[in-house]
Amino acid sequence: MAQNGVLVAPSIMCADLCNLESDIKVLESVGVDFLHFDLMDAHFVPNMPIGLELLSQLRPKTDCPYDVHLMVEDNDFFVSKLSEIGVQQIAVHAESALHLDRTLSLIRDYGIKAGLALNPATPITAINYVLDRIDYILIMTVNPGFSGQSMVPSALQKIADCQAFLQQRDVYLPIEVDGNVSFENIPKMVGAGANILVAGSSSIFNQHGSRPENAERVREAISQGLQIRNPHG
Ligand code: S6P
Ligand code: MG
Repeated sequence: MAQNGVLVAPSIMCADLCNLESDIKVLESVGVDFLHFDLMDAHFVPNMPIGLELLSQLRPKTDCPYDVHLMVEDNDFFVSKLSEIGVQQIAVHAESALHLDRTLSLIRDYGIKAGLALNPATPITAINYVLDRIDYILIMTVNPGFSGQSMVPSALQKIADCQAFLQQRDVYLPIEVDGNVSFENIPKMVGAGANILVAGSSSIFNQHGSRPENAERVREAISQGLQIRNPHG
């Protein structure tokens, strides 16, 4: 689904978990760019929708890259387990990692892309001293833990601030956005600088459309966002 560097990562906790293999085949057929897996431990966030074993059993069934979002306290344990499964990128929360610099290095040592995830209230400056340790930034546009929430009011400004922060430092890093990445919000998010869209119940898994219909609406919303980002392009 990639359009001008904007990629789509369906959030698997919103998929049909009783028929996951076939649902993933449908997602592959519409050309999604990643599968986004939310790993939670019921401590850092009060939920636990999917676990390591699911990722492991699915791994031989799809070639789609795994985009893992850790919402756990013991990050290094999960990073080590994920390296055995074979994942392409892992984001850790700045708020959960006691030794963030070390954990980000550990991810890269395994040959996996390292992302820094920020809760809505965490300032962009959390990136400052790990800028050379990360391959992307994950901006939470809802509070982590659950699907089906509304975007926090500060989210669009934060995406734009993050984009400006990177430009001032002459650094290019993809900005992933996660939470209520809806048909309505996608144009504004992409317009503000988002490059990886975590698509959940408010877009690709929307109950009112089929996956292919929803994917088409996501594509259109991205096009609108690119138009906002670059009106003369
Ligand atoms: C939430 C998690 C997300 C959600 C996704 C749901 O903690 O990190 O990845 O699964 O945001 O999407 P939606 O459209 O239901 O908000
Ligand atoms: Mg997520």
